[in-house]
This record gives sequence, C-alpha cells and structure tokens, in this order.
Amino acid sequence: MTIRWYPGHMGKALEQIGDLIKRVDVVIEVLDARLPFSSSNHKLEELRRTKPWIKVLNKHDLADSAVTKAWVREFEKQAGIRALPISARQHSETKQLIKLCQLLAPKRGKPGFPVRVMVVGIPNVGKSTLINTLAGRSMAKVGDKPAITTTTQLIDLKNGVVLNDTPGVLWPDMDDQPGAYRLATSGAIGANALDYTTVGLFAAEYVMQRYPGLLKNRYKLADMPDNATEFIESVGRCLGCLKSGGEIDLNRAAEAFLRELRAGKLGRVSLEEPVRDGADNEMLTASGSPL
Ligand SMILES: Nc1nc2c(ncn2[C@@H]2O[C@H](COP(=O)(O)OP(=O)(O)OP(=O)(O)O)[C@@H](O)[C@H]2O)c(=O)[nH]1
Ligand SMILES: [Mg+2]
Repeated sequence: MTIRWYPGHMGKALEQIGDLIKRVDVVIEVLDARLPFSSSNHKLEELRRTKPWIKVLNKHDLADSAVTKAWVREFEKQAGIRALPISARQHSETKQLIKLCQLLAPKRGKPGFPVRVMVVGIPNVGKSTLINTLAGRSMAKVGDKPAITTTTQLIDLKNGVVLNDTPGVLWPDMDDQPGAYRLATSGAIGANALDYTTVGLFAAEYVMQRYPGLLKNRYKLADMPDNATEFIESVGRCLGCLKSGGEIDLNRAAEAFLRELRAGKLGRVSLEEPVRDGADNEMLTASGSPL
C-alpha cells in the first residue's frame, strides 16, 4: 500500500511559511527524535538559506538515547545547524531553547525588537506543545493526532521573544515509502490515509529485529514469533483483540500495537539510525527499513 497524505491546508501553510521566514530571525524545526531523518521536511530545508536554524529532536523521552546522540552528532556536522534533543512537555528542557535563540539573534531581544522565532515541522511532532511549555500556559491547541494546527498563530512570550506556531506540513510526493511508513508508525500521517495492518506489520518487523527484548517483556512472550504476522497475532491475544467467533482481529491488534509503540508503552524505541553514504558522497540518510 502506497502512503500519501497532503491535506489542502498544507500547500497554503507552506506558502505562508515561505513568506514568514523572511521576517523571522531564527527557525526552530521540530523533528521526531524517533525518526529525525524521515521527519525532516525537504520543502522546509529548501527555504533555509542562511537563516539560523535549530533542529529540535522532540519526544526524546520516547526514543533510544544512544541513537538520538548519534543523530545530534550527525546534524551538527552540517553548517549553520544546531541540534537539541528535548521533551517539549518539560519546561526545564525547553528553556535552553530561548537562550539559544537569543544567542543566534544578538541584535534583537531589545524593547520593541523581539527575537522573532518561527516553529515549523511535520504534523504531530509537538510544535504547539513546545510553544505552550515556553509560554507557561495553554496558548496553542494540542492533540494526539496530526493536523491539529491548521493556521499560523503569533505568541508573545513577553520576555523579548515572539513565536509563530505553524501547521505541520508534509510534501505531496512521498517517494521515500519506507520513510512514509516510519512517519505513519510515529503518528504523523492521518488515520484515513493508512492501513493499520500494513503499517503495524512494517513496524513490528523493525522492532522485532532491533528491540526484541522490549517486545518479549511487554507481551509476555517466551520466544519471539517467526514473523511479523504471528507477532501481531500474539499482541492480539495478549490485548484481547478478538472477533466475535474468538478469532484474532489482526487489524485491531495492529492498531493497538501502533498505539502502544507511539505512546512509549514498550520502552524507548528509535525507528531509524543515521548512515553516511560513502566518503565522496557525504549524504545523510537513515537505515532501519524492513521494506
Ligand atoms: N511523549 C511525548 N509526547 C509529546 C511530546 N511533545 C508533544 N507530545 C504529544 O504529541 C502530540 C502532538 O502534539 P502537538 O503539539 O499537537 O503537535 P504539533 O506538531 O503541533 O501537531 P500539528 O499541529 O498537527 O502539526 C500530543 O499528544 C502531545 O501531548 C514529548 O516531548 N513527548
Ligand atoms: Mg500544532
């Protein structure tokens, strides 16, 4: 099944971001720490030029810390990029971002000349959550599904910094299908654009290879099942996802598995690791796809 999801408001939002970027001092691009490569939007990268740019690896509480460290090292090799793993709900972790924005825009932050910051990223990565934590109160709508924010919103932190919340944007041509499947696994793709069984099997295959201990522990498995379908069946048995005749409901079991994985119920899981393509072609890519 090919995954593509590009609701109408996203094209308009990207245009608005393109206009706004000329009038901001710093951009905070929020990535999902579990999939920092696949959650980077190349359409936003194209707007970057020389603008100070912070890549925030959010939801690091859900990701494998060793893998997150490797991603930070890789991103910081790129000129003009600062990378910071955070958990957007934790004020103590987010406040360092304000200091970094002030550092990157030394001529601003004076009365009447606030540091103008735009927060961008794909859907459901925690942009609005980050803004609310920085503001110390609920200013932007937050939700556990993609495309909660559909228009831009300006928030004055009253400390010399103003923030622009923007809608999550994807790209129309999802040519990198393993990447699209990782996005779907993380919860960045609308439920109407995916099939839980296919995405659940994809995710299961990766987690079975990379984090078998977490699965055995969570679903009380003596041995790892032979394949992803059998594993999802075990999840269905464990969580009681049954049809009326007692047969396992694979789709419900896959959905339940994805819900648990997204919420961190299995433990800390990263869905991809950084890879550099050869010495001459230093392109940053990601491994981690069973597709
Ligand atoms: N575990 C965890 N969950 C988080 C974190 N940050 C945000 N979330 C959750 O992620 C979900 C999405 O958060 P939002 O702030 O609405 O995401 P967004 O990027 O603004 O999404 P759109 O407006 O749809 O583009 C919510 O359920 C948040 O509670 C984090 O650091 N850790
Ligand atoms: Mg939002």
